[in-house]
Amino acid sequence: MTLSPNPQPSVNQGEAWAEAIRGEFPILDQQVHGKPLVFLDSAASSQRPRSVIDAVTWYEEHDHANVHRGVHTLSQRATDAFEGAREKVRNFINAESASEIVFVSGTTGGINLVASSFGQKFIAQGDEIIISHMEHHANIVPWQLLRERTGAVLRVIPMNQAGELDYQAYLDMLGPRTRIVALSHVSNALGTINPVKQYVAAAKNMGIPVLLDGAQAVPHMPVDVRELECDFYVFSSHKMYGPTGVGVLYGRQQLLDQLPPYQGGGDMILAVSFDKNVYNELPYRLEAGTPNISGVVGLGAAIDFLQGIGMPAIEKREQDLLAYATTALLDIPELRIIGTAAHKAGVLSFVMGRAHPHDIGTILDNQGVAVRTGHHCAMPVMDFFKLPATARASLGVYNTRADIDRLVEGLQHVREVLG
Ligand code: 7TS
Repeated sequence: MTLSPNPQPSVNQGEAWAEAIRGEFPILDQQVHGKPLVFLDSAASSQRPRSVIDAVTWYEEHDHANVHRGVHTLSQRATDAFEGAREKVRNFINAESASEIVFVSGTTGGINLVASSFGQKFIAQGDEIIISHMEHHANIVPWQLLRERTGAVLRVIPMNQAGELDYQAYLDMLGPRTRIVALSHVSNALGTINPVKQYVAAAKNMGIPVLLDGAQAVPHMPVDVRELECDFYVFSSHKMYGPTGVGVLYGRQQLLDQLPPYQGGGDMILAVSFDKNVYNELPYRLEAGTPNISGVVGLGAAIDFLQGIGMPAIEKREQDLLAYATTALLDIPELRIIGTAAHKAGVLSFVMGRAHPHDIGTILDNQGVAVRTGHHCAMPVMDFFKLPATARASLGVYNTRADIDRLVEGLQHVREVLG
């Protein structure tokens, strides 16, 4: 099969390097309101390179059939493509075994699975669940639902004005009733990179499992689940240049083995009678029904794409661009960056004088610059900073300094319009 090759830009991570990567993304080659598109909303959803689009198209045009259940050629090809992608995910996050990789609908789907299954087995009235003040709603609401069902207690690690968590407060919170810690690796609203290895180590010392929400980490830095020593790690394909509707729940085998099934249906059983069922082995026991096969194939191609460039190179490049963008934004009068942690990923949340973030977003859009505005599904973060919303520019592998210059020009225009 012939697919478009992964980009192999020169090792220099300068502007030409980024331009070459940008060239792999067909959607970016368009005008919005008569201006060349600048896409600065990758934290919400990133775009897809040609290699991902081609892999999905190839699969749809040549290989599609249901997986794990056919002796015929197409079903075998589909199964090979699907399981091949599982192995790519395993390798990408350095899991020990492919049976620790459960395909889910996304980060939200993965956290709900753990809250439901782990919760059913291990959490009872008065037990404690620790999350943090900077979580996305996807890592708050499933635990609140569990709290409603069980009478468990939700404890929240506080943060400071820079958007950094209070480690001592966390240590004080860990106790004999703590059943799980669920923490974001990188905050989507603030960009904070939490020192999660340290947080995991403290919990592990007390035998407490840790779930990490890696939605905003996996596309931007190398992630090694064995090095982190976390028990669960979740992320979404569509934020890492793959298709929507699919994501990954990594779980340490020993723990996954103990989880009761989440949903019932085909593929998760070996034998069914009206009296008794025999469940399938991992990971299939946690993957009921026909999965998002083409999405998984696309995710595999997205991993090829990322590894073709190299995660360390991506991390370095995005850190350089973040520094450039931070300096440029701070030059704009009345602009205040929300989220000033010492360690940040490529997320720039900001407010500007009295301008409403939605007006900022609309004026920028008129100039072809896409940013997200609102509460970013992190309302407790907005409450903490006493803000209804922020504007947020978030970086991807295709962004250039020229994109940041366009953002700055756009914001100068916002000042002229809104005064
Ligand atoms: N966790 C984090 C840290 C996120 O940033 C998001 C999505 C999710 C969970 C949920 O991911 P999903 O793929 O299951 O929806 N974050 C954003 C965002 O920042 N803007 O739009 C979606």
